Amino acid sequence: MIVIYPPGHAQHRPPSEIFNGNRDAHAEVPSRIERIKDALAQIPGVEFSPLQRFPVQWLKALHNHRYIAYLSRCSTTGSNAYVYPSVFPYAPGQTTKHAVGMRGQYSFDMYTPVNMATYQAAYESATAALTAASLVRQGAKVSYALCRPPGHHAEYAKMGGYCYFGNAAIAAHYLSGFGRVAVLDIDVHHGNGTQALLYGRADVFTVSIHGDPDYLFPYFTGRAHERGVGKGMGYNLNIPLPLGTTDRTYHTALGHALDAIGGYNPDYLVVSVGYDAHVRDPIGGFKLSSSYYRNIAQSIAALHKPSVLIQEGGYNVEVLGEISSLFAGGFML
Ligand code: Q9C
Ligand code: ZN
Repeated sequence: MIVIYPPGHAQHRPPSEIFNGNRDAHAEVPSRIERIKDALAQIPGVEFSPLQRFPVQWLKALHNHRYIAYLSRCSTTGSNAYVYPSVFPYAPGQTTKHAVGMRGQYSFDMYTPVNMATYQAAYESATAALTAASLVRQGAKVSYALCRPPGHHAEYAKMGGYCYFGNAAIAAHYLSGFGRVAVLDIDVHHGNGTQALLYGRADVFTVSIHGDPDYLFPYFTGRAHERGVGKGMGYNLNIPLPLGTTDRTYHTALGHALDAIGGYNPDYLVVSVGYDAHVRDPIGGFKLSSSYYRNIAQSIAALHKPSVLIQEGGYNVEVLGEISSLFAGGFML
């Protein structure tokens, strides 16, 4: 397994997220990725490979160029202070040039602030995903991009859910130049961004298993009736599960997801790996055990598809080392 680590992530460290008018400690902390990196470094058969350079064109393929320019401009402010939206567009298509307005125009929540380090970190995170994809394209069986910030909530022109660029969708788009691609998202939250960025496409099959949006972020998407649009109709599969879901229930859903992916018969697999369905995750609400993450990995690896693993969520820093080594180890069995 080849692991890609984007060093710029450490400079992006939002102190807080705004929830219900309060400032809560931000869950998406740098130590998450450091713990995972340290755990993976202990596993025989894991090697680290440096970030390759990818031009901004790869971001523009899936994201609005004004959105990218906005984030890029934020990196030139010279301020380490994080900015948060206060006002969101109140009718479709509305835009503004006002600085406070733009924060809301390009965001869908108050959990995903921006400072001068965010663009570089998010760019490197997407680059890690692209590097991992290119290594698999060149013949590696499995690569693991330690993406931080995560990506699966980022939309065409909006940050949200701690995400800025759609790392998994960008990797899937890259690989779609070389064959059929399936994306499997096992983060506990619905990957609204991945879904939206690939919704009209039949050359990428998107599958997500997640907490029912009636009870869990991102609330507005992730329902089973969302199956794609136009040519992409039938190429998006959502499997929402209730809060409190255990290994047993999850395993049935995973079986359905993997059967569907097997039926699509992709040339490449992109896996959005979140560890926030773990029983000790502070925000997920699922009850998966650590050892079950080894089973998940083995079940996915049994598809025998060249696979790109993309880090998404997972917020209990105390257990991320254990879960990630079981997952990565399970993939290599
Ligand atoms: N009390 C990912 O897992 N919820 N994003 C905040 C506020 C936001 C999760 C809870 C969850 C975003 C990549
Ligand atoms: Zn998540």
